Amino acid sequence: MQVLSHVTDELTDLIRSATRVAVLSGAGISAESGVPTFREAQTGLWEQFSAEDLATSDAFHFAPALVWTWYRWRQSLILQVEPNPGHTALARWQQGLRAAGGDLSIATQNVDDLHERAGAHVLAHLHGSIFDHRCAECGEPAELPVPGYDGFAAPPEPEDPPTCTACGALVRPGVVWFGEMLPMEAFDAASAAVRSADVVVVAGTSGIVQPAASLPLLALERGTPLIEINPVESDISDAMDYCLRGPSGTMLPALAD
Ligand code: BV8
Ligand code: ZN
Repeated sequence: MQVLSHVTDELTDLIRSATRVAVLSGAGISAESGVPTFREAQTGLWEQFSAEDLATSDAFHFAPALVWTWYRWRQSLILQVEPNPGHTALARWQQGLRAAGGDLSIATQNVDDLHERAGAHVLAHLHGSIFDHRCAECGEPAELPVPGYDGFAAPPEPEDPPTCTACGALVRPGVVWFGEMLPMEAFDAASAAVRSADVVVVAGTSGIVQPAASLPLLALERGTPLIEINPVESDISDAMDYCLRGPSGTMLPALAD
């Protein structure tokens, strides 16, 4: 494993020769846009809880208004921020490869839409999307107006989630909670992309949350080069060939352009 503080000529040559790239992104790629990562402490109303405590069906069952409002407040924050140079570098890289007959596949653990707003196509939202809503009982999708909160202001008082128009049960966020299965189609597509890639880039993930964090390790089956971008060591750094120790908003443009 090489731990690097900048993109070397060796890395540049590797990237230039790759026609099929797989990218696994985590909360860290959205950090420079102002979206807190899961490693950071919660603020305001939720400061006494960890994200992992709130992102569960049990938490929603016992405190639906608290959990629902946390998601609606997070939606507001995401709507108020912009994609950062890391997101836009991936979008440019993907466009360039596709124009040349190759591809760059993005599998993200993130529930925000910043990759899409940067102009990229996302192959797999492994943990769903914060802007999707569905009935907790019958699964009926629910279309809701965007929340009116200020995502940077003091968190609001909890509001009850709406009820399903089809069966009357509570509407829940369309994300994958801890203890819930990932969407198999998304996970299988991401696995296939890693298995067929010339190079795998892991950007902004602590490598803690499974099974998403194990996806890049499928690259080891074929000896596909693995590049990590993270300011600090992660739980999967040991499996990497290259560890670019820096923010993705700097490292991805340096790698991709
Ligand atoms: C499953 C959606 C099984 C919701 C998310 C014990 C009990 C119960 C379960 C488990 C258990 N032990 C293990 C498990 C499995 C569990 C898990 O992995 N737990 C962890 C905590 C140990 N996994 C699950 O429960 C999964 N499901 O296993 O189901 C099953 C099997 C059969 C039948 C039924 C069930 C489901 C996991 C999905 C949970 N949902 N999100 C929401 O968003 O609210 S996960 C959520 O946390 C995020 O989506 C994200 O994936 C994850 C946080 O991880 P990261 O993205 O890596 O972010 P993190 O904050 O951790 O790290 C940020 C990194 O960025 C840091 O390294 C930092 O250094 C870096 N960084 C910071 N700034 C920058 C940067 N990098 C680059 N540039 C920067 N500028
Ligand atoms: Zn319903």
